[in-house]
Amino acid sequence: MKPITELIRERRVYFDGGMGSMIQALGLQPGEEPSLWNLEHPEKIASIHRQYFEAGCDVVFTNTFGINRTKFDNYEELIRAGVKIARAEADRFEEDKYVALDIGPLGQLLEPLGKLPFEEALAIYADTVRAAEGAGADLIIIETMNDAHETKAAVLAAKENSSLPVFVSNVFDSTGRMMTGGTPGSMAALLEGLRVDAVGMNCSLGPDHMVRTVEEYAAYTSLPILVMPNAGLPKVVDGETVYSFGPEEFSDYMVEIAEKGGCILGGCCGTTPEYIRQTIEKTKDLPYRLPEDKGMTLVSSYTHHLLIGDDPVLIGERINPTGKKKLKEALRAGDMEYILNEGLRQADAGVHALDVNVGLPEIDEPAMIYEAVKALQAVTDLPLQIDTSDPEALERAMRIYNGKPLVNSVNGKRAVMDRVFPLIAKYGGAVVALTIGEDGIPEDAEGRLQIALDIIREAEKYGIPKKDIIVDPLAMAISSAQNSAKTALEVIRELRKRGVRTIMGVSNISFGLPKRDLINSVFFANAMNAGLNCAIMNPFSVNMMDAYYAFRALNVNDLNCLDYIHYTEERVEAAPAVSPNEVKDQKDSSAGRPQNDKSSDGALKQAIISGMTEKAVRLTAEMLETSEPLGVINEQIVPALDDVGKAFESGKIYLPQLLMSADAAAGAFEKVKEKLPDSDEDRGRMVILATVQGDVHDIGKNIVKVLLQSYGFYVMDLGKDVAPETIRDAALENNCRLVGLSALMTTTVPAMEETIRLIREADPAIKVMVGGAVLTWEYADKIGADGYSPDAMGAVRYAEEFYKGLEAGS
Ligand code: B1M
Repeated sequence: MKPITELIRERRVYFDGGMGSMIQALGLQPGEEPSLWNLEHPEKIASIHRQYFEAGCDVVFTNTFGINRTKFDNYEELIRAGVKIARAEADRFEEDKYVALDIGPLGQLLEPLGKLPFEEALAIYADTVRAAEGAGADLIIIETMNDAHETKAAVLAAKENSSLPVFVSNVFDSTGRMMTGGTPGSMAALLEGLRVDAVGMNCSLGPDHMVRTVEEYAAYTSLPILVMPNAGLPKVVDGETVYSFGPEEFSDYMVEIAEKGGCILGGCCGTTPEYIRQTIEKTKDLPYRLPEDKGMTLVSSYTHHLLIGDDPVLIGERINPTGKKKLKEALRAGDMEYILNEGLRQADAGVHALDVNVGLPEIDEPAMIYEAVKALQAVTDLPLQIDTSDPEALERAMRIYNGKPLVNSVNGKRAVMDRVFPLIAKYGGAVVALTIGEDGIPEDAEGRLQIALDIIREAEKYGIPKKDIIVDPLAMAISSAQNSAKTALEVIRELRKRGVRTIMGVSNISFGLPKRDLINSVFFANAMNAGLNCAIMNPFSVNMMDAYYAFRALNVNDLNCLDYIHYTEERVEAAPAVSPNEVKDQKDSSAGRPQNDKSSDGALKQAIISGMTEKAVRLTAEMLETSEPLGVINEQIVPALDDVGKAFESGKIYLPQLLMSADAAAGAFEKVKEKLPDSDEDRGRMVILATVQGDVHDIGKNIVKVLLQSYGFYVMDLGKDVAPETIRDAALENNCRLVGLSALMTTTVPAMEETIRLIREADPAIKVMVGGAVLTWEYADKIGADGYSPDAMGAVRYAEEFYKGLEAGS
């Protein structure tokens, strides 16, 4: 049988459609687990595969999407059964028919957003892959993934435990982003680096929404693009589930998708064999071409890609202990907060990536760089440059990194290339190649050029393309070797002619001279003029930033000089994080966080906005020495969350940042709680509190709870996402006279209304007060609430009035 990877090179390939909706149509009962059908109804699963093959599919997916060891004790048996059923059906056909081992998301958020460690996720996926070993799959499809880090864990697990081709499919929403912020560009960078065999998208919102995402993917990837939309959103009509697109409309969109670059077509939820049959009929004779190699040097973070091309990229050099006493002390003390601050300050100053070097002889570098990368990528979405000469440290950092990193560095020495290139080949990365050979650094440009070209040739043996090698011509101090600057610039010019990207640490050139900044910035301008693609530099140097913005304006990298004008207005205090190549993309991401509040009063607010929990807790403790607990809540914690909420709403930050800020706010609030007065709770003055069903926002509700407690009320906290019946029953069982409900989303106000309705029905004498950002007096009235307060103190006042009235009446 022809390998699937070969078939894709020849013609458009067809995947199957929705498995879950087909199983439902065959009688799956509500609450019944479709995965168990591999053992209980193998003939029904087989019949689904057969129908898809008969419709013309080349590949069917095993019924294993939801199976892993966290969900089923007998996962191995279920997986093997699933693969064998599909294999047997594929083998009935004379033509080549393929079986894809289907792997889906684990349903848990990875650290730091959730509790699942990256390596544990990887180990779960590894067990899934091993369970299918030898059962008859021809490829692995990792699908419906909405988080970059989890996708990386699954791909590494597949690659480390199997030699089958790996195809990856992510879910992008109507804004073209994954749940945790990833874009087609960032996923193209990550997945090409990990050397998967095809990339693309499935499910989401229907085929119409995918047309644009396919185009975007096609702009970045050189891999075959797979597209498997669902049939739109389902509705229940007369007891039947109906999807918004029928087979005809669906397949019309698939024609457009094929024309935009879809190489592998299939369907997701709601698409039956008829959808696929019509898709095949309409697209099989359309011209077919694979995406050409874009030759782009891309690195990425979890939210965006960074193109290293004609527009210079700035890499912040400040997280490097060389010559930095305070950073050395912080590293020895394991003070991560210092490192994060350095990262965030450089992000604010406008760099596009951060160099991370934590090497000191007296510390455990592999452990430290692992922690530093993990911590930095939790608070900033800038791509990182992993800077170490320790191979163990390099591998640990590359493995946990959530994207395709820059790697600093390799050089022309055989032993170093032997160590570094296998890691780049496995994890992906664009690597800085220092022009150092076995005999050191050649004095002349010709010698350095030769080393660069040798490194590129050697990298190719590992399958690492020229585009992923960024050469550093090495700028030595002109105080000791005066030709050094000219030599470095010559190497840059020569490499540019050969289409090789370049990078340089520009600050070394002035070592030993007065007014170093002056020399550095002039050299930097000359280097950009010679074609330098990236500079590792100090973004706090006004001269350097002046040179950068002025160069871009002069070189027409900055259309209509807008960035330059903006920069000169704001100067360094608030230099915008302007992307060199993807102005919009970058502005939306790294510049997305609400502006830094530089006043000391704003430090806590900023720590919450940045998602730095430890710092937020420490600053809260400090503030509480001079401020009232309620002041800290109202002036720092709540405004910070408001700013974060606005940035989230306008698409400037994504769910991970929102979660990190929420964590920091919760940490700060725990500290405030310690300062609120203890009070004897009076069970006679009971309040039941809950965030309503469907809503997980509980920070505000928790504040209300603590204030009520500190005013002597006995609070029964039912938690968040609480069903209306549960709240009603708790009130009745505890003979509670006052219930407080919180809701923060427009979509959960109906659940609040329903809760009030149930309570009224059960006992009209129970009063309900409501609150939460989304509510107003009008809204509260409309849904039948007795009381409303826009803040926690108002909730206390209402409760006091209510019980006073009750006591007076009794
Ligand atoms: Co989300 N979230 N969030 N979120 N989140 C909002 C609410 C949102 C407005 C952000 C935005 O888009 N601008 C938006 C809702 C849009 C809408 O419906 N109009 C939103 C969204 C969309 C979402 C998700 C859907 C995102 C996603 O997954 N794509 C998701 C929803 C999950 C779900 O609930 N099913 C989601 C998730 C999250 C996190 C988990 C990341 C986190 C919550 C963590 C947690 O609570 N444990 C979170 C956060 C932190 C927010 C924002 C940024 C802040 C909320 C907050 O804690 N504010 C929020 C934006 C915003 O509100 N500015 C946002 C501070 C808190 C002290 O205020 O709760 O209003 P608040 O409480 C105040 C008063 O309202 C009052 O007193 C408190 C103190 O003064 N009060 C009461 C509250 N309850 C009261 C009850 C009373 C009386 C007064 O009587 C009983």
